[in-house]
Amino acid sequence: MKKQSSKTSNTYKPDWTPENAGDEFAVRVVKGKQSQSAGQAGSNSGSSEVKRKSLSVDDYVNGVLKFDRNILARAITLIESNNPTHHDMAQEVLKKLLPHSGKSLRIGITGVPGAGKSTLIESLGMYLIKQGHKVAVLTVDPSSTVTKGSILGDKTRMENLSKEKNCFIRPSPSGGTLGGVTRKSRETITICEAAGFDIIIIETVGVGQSEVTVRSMVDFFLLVLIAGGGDELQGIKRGIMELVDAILINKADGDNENKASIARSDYNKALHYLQPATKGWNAQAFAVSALSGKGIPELWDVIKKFERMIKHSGVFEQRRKDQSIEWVFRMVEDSLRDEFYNNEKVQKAITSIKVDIAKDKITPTLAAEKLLRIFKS
Ligand SMILES: Nc1nc2c(ncn2[C@@H]2O[C@H](COP(=O)(O)OP(=O)(O)O)[C@@H](O)[C@H]2O)c(=O)[nH]1
Ligand SMILES: [Mg+2]
Repeated sequence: MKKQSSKTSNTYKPDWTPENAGDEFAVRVVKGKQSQSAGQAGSNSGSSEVKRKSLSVDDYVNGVLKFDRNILARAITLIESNNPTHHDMAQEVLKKLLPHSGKSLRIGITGVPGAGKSTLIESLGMYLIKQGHKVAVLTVDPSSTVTKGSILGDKTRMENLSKEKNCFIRPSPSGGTLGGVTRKSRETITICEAAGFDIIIIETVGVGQSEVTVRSMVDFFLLVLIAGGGDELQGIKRGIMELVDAILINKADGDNENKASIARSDYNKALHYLQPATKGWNAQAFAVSALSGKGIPELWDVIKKFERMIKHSGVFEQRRKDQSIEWVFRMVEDSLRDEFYNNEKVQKAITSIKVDIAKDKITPTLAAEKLLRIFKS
């Protein structure tokens, strides 16, 4: 069958076009761009069919600095792109925006699914917007490729917030490892700060490593819990409590109010014995209702007090510096690991070394040394 004589190379005929049809069939499907994020929040998806004017580095930079939300969304899409050709441009945009970033308070929120994180962000976010703040909400969810539905769930939980001009909600970039998601989220923070958002809220699901990762990008870290039936302290790992600056017992409303207040004092006792996550700050537990908004102004007072304290003591600045340096070495480690495992000689050697190890022909130490020698050769 003869291929269509299409003038533009990136269009093709839809499946249902009759076989011998000529140009009278005007409909052409434009191939979608690959490895771009779903283009959620902020981008008006209706315009995606129209071929958009490509932007220069300065277009991106100026657009972001002017708080052009459309360009902001596109700048984030650019840095989220896995396409190597976008990489250099993204880094140039970031470099130019970097001097304009850093001036926000970064708040991390973790907790099991259903604890009420998104509802809390809606409540707190609306409260902050009314006070004149600009709020950006990002999610770090390395599992988001599997649970795409949760994005929709979150958007409906943050219904009012998502309509606000001074709010920007960006779901987790899809695809890749926690390391990849983290890099993109960190760079997205830079862009949002340069645009003028003074509060950045990062929501993460309480699974595995993601809390540790989010802790390493934020100033204030909050754990959202719900009062369970008695043995509250069982479900959560002590390790997470050592990372947080406050615990919220959410859903302290209706019949739950009493239980929440008991849980609150239990957690306060437990926190008392832990090393503070932030030098000079004693983490405490609070009971709130994200749904009704009860306790939200008080939560904000606590966060403001925290901010004053860490800015005064120098912990704020020191932590930001430490976090940037840690980020550099994390990326170096990730890249070295990738290079090692993608090396063909190493890959071949790994196969035979696994056999030798199983047969006790080589010690693990010598096996590791051998692999590294092969890698470096
Ligand atoms: N009664 C009550 N329900 C809440 C509260 N906060 C959240 N919820 C409900 O809990 C469910 C999960 O909330 P969501 O914010 O999506 O939790 P997330 O998974 O932690 O983001 C939803 O049905 C919310 O309406 C609260 O303060 N009180
Ligand atoms: Mg949520």
